[in-house]
Amino acid sequence: MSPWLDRQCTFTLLVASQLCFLVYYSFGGLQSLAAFFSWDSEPAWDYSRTHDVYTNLSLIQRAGTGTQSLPDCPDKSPYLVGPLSIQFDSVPPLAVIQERNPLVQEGGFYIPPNCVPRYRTALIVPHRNRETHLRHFLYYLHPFLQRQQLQYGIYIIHQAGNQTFNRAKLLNVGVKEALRDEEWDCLFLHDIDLIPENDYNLYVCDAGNPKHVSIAMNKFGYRLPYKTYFGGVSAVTPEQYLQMNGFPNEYWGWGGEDDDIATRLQLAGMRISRPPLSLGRYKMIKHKLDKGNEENPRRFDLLYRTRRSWRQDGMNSLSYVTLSRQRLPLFTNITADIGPGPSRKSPRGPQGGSLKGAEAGASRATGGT
Ligand code: BGN
Repeated sequence: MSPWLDRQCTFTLLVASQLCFLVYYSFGGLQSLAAFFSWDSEPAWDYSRTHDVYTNLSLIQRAGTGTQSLPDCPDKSPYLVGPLSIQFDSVPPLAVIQERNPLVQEGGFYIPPNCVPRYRTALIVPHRNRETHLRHFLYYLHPFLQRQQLQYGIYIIHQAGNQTFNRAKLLNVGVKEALRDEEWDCLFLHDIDLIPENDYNLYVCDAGNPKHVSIAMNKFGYRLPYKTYFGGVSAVTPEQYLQMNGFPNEYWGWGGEDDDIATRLQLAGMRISRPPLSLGRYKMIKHKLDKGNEENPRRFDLLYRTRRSWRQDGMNSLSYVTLSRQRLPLFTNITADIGPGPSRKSPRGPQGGSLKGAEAGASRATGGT
């Protein structure tokens, strides 16, 4: 080849490759290329175009009272809309939430009225002194879950008393209590201040592995803050939960318990599964640091010991007293005395005198499920 022709070829190749890049980026990069060849990749959601969270809800009607059996719910719910409009400026009253969710039954339970659901999911939500968060949570989550055609229940697990908050232990209590009601297929362990932004983020479990769901929060710029992060919202089957011996009971105060959970699920032979980044999006309700949930200074020591402690500390060592269990119109409210915390441990057990004479009707629960 003559040097002139050689130069021509190189130049043409250069221009062609530049052109390719230009076209590639102007059409949205890898995502749209994948969509073009219909690879199963993340659809590109447009979060600037959102829908009211109550869209389509009125289309869900009770089936006739005839004896005909209901069809199975379809693989993909026809009611889903994608990105949702979420704002926390005004707090909806409980009566309004109730009115807008007429098919929700006492205790916060729901069964699709017009088809047989494919999944039964329990939401377990630790709680203390977050009444406005609770109202936002119920306002957004009820219609979100109904549009997914799930059978579901919402359990709010209230920590009694003023001792340091213990999120992971409350989750253990919630799982144990929820499984008394129903053979749930999936347990969603949910912070009360996180609201999902897209209803294609299905509240079902991954059959193989525990799923970390809140992977893109506005608080962290819609990215994972670090690779093994497992905080916020996660989903496990009851089997996966027991395989990792539930969650640790010894983390009093803020931080570390989610990292412990991420470690223990790996020690139990599983790994973290995650939805696509564009789906696992959450808005966090802004709030000040909670009184009674200060940083846990022991968390570094505890995390150091997870490998040795996970088989002894968890669901099989859980001990608490149920002070009340009420089926309210929009949720099941469970109040538990989970003990006095690390510095004031009493030999008398979980109530340890921290709450004067555990209320009448309180029931004690210990040990594994
Ligand atoms: C981490 C916390 C998590 C928390 C995330 C996000 C710890 C343990 C330190 C060894 N972990 O730093 O609990 O969910 O930040 O806020 O503090």
